[in-house]
Amino acid sequence: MTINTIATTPIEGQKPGTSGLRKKTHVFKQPHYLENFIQATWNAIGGVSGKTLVLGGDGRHFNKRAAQVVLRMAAAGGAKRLIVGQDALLSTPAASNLIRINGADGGIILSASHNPGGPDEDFGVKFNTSNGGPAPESITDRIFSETQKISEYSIVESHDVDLSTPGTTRLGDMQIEVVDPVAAYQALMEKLFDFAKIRALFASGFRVRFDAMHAVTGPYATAILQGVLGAPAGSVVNATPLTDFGGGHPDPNPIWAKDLIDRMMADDAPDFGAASDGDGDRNMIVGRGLYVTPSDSLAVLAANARLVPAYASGLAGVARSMPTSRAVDRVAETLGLQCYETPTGWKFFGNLMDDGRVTLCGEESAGTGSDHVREKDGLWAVLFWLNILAETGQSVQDLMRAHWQRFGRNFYTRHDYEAVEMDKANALIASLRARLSDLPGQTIAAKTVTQADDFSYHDPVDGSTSAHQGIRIAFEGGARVVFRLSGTGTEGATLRVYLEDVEEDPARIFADPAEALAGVIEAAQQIAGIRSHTGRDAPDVTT
Ligand code: VG1
Ligand code: CO
Repeated sequence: MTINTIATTPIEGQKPGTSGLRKKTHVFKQPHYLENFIQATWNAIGGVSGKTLVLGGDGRHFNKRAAQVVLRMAAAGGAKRLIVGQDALLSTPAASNLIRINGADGGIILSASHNPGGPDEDFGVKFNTSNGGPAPESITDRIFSETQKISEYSIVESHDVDLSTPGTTRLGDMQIEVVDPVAAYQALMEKLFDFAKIRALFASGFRVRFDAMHAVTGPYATAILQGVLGAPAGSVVNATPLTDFGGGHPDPNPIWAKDLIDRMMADDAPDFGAASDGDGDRNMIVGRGLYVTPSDSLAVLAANARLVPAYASGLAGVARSMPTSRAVDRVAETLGLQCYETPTGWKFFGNLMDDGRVTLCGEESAGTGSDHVREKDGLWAVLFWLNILAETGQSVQDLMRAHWQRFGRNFYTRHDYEAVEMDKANALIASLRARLSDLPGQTIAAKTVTQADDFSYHDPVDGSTSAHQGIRIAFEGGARVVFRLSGTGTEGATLRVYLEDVEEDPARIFADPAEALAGVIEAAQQIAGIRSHTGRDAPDVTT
């Protein structure tokens, strides 16, 4: 086996964002681009000599090629063992699980998640650590600094490794195990949930529609929902992973999964609808005639966790990302659970779970998960819901209504302004930041500001601080708006405006969310001057 050492120079902009490094695919295809980043990752973790790593991706364009590069660079670095999903496929939660059950030192996930895929769209690389979770900022910072001083990388010369069939092979001294991407994940789900109950639910005629959005969850959902649990053929749609996700964004929200929303709002809608994203870590839950916001979904799972075998003895605590609505806080308060507020991005939940402080976590962006892995997990959330519905015999609508009646309701929406010019978006945030101390006490669009700050997180486990995680503005009566810029986009800036208002009056609890939120939307517009800063009249995506 020949190891080639290739001279290279630093490439600008290889700073991992909210979830790994994401760039246009053609950027990743430039000479040395991927190699530099992988070598920087190896350098940042003290090399891979003697280590075991997991490798897989969401199947998007360039996934297979990139996997071969990672294999050859792992072999060059002296890795002992690589566990690779068949055809280089692994959902993000399945990769997390494989890292954990194999005691691996980490893993590489080739994915840009909910971003579109294809030659002209996006590609990404994430590094996960030995707990199965996304690398914390201390490591991503180190990777970035390695990318800035890299001078060479090592790669072995070899033909492509055949990843098309499960089995064991070698690349030089490195053992490669090609595994069925679904098997271990399926076994884990069977341990967590009451499959017999869910099977009985389907046998009773309960209808489900799971939209895999032509992304990686297709094989998982087909095997588990249709194969093991007996949902009728055709319950899982768009189930074959495509390299361009059929041309759409594999993002489970009411815009990109509109087809599912439309079907769930129809008279002959199935009982339960769900969708997942490119790499299978997000979920969208829809009942017949009712879209469940991800923030509400987290609260419902927390409130009903004891109905599910894995959580029957209760939750250690819960956590949500800062912009996520405080619906789960109400549940935590009622149930006497500790509730943590973290910055956006799953990497911030890892320490809390490893330390045994929380069992359940969630984000408003359709991510929910628990300590069964260290990633958010789309299909897990769907099974969690199905288990609860099977146990209670309630419809999604009835369950949600009962939930709001018991806990009160947090109306919630997020407005995204995409591909805004970077300096305009930065100017909007800077102007907000400059006014933070003046805002409290001011009344804007009939809403009085009680508090305004730039969220800074102090990790209670490792003591680290992450500053500038979003501008929060709270109003009298409990409404709140959060402004932050996305860390996953690849074009200009995406401004995210998170809007929330609370309702405890049972008479108004079933109001139309758009009406309930009109006041805080107007206040947000006036405070930030979104129109004047960005020139945009309306958001591109509303979730
Ligand atoms: C977005 C979401 C965030 C999520 C992240 C990765 O980040 O807001 O909640 O953790 O994507 O999810 P940002 O910085 O664009 O707001 V995934 O499924 O794209 O890995
Ligand atoms: Co994802």
